[in-house]
Amino acid sequence: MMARLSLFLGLMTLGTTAPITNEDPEVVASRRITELSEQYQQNTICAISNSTNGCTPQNIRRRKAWPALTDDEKRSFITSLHCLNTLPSQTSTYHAPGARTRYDDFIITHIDATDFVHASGFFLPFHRHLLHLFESDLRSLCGYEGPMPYWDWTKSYLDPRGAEVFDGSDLSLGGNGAYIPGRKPTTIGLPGGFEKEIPPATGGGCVTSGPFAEGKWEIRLGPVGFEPQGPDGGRGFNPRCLTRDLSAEFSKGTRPTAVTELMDMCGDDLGCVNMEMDAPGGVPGGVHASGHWQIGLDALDVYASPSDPAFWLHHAQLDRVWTMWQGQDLAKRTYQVWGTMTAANVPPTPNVTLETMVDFGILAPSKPIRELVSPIDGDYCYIYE
Ligand SMILES: [Cu+2]
Repeated sequence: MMARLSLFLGLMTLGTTAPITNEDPEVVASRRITELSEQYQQNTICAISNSTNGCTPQNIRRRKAWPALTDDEKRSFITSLHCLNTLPSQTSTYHAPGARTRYDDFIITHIDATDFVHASGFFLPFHRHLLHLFESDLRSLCGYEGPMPYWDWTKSYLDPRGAEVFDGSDLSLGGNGAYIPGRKPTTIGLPGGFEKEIPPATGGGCVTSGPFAEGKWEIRLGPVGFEPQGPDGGRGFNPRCLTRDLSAEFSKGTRPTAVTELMDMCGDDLGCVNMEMDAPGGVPGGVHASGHWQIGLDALDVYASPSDPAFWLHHAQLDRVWTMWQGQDLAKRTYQVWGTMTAANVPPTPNVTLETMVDFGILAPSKPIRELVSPIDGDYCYIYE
């Protein structure tokens, strides 16, 4: 009996082509992301060890996941966001009558650029530099000295209410919005003329706790991307609280396998990476949109979404995915461009090249894409831990 059983088990093993595992594919994917991240870090450090451009393993800035910041760093990051939302705006009242603060200058620049910098060849480079300019202001105008944080949404894909960044404590970016029963779905306009209906989730009102709760964080611009639009097309003065509606449905879109799929299936093809991240099937979506949609409300507004400070941590994570993909093969993947100059190519425009200029409004001089693709050259010297 024993002999027959072990023969049977032996045959079963022989007949198996793939290892049988009950392991959650998301857990497997998380481990794969760690591997990819380590490979990228190794390649990056190796590249700057041999370079003479001033970016060295000693002085490179290390961007960290929000939970990896010390309490002091978190406090200081939060304080500097408030500082930027207090300093005077440089935008002319003619251009945006509602802009009051330096923080608003970033929102207006994003509003102005939206129809060109989403689902297009500008998407990744534009947001990389916008984030860099924002970081530079936090440091030079508001004295921030800590690392730029990112929100690793693959870690909280089951429910964003479990993310430390949204735990509502004094050391978070605030919690959920107050629950409002019976809300109607929000129909958002997406660049390229698309629309998407976002059903109500777990919040819906003003953020109730943490440093960005009602009474502590005022937003003024927008809405632009959904009704009712703010005055002057969302550029007028519309002071109000920050709203959120955390969604455990849309957070599935930022599951670990969403990242490993694009990292492992796209090869050296930046077009594939871009489409998967930002516009699967040509329609705005992917991990980019899923990040916005799982936060909800003010973060749903494709135009004015930087109103929610989580915008910066979400876009740092998107930049991290791009950077990690580049970092698997720096020689082949750094100086690549893809895509046209308009969202979903509506209206049709030519492809961008490395020489195509990217506009940053009143924030900074325009830059060719060539200067925005390498995180370890020119203005940039940073690595994601
Ligand atoms: Cu954007």
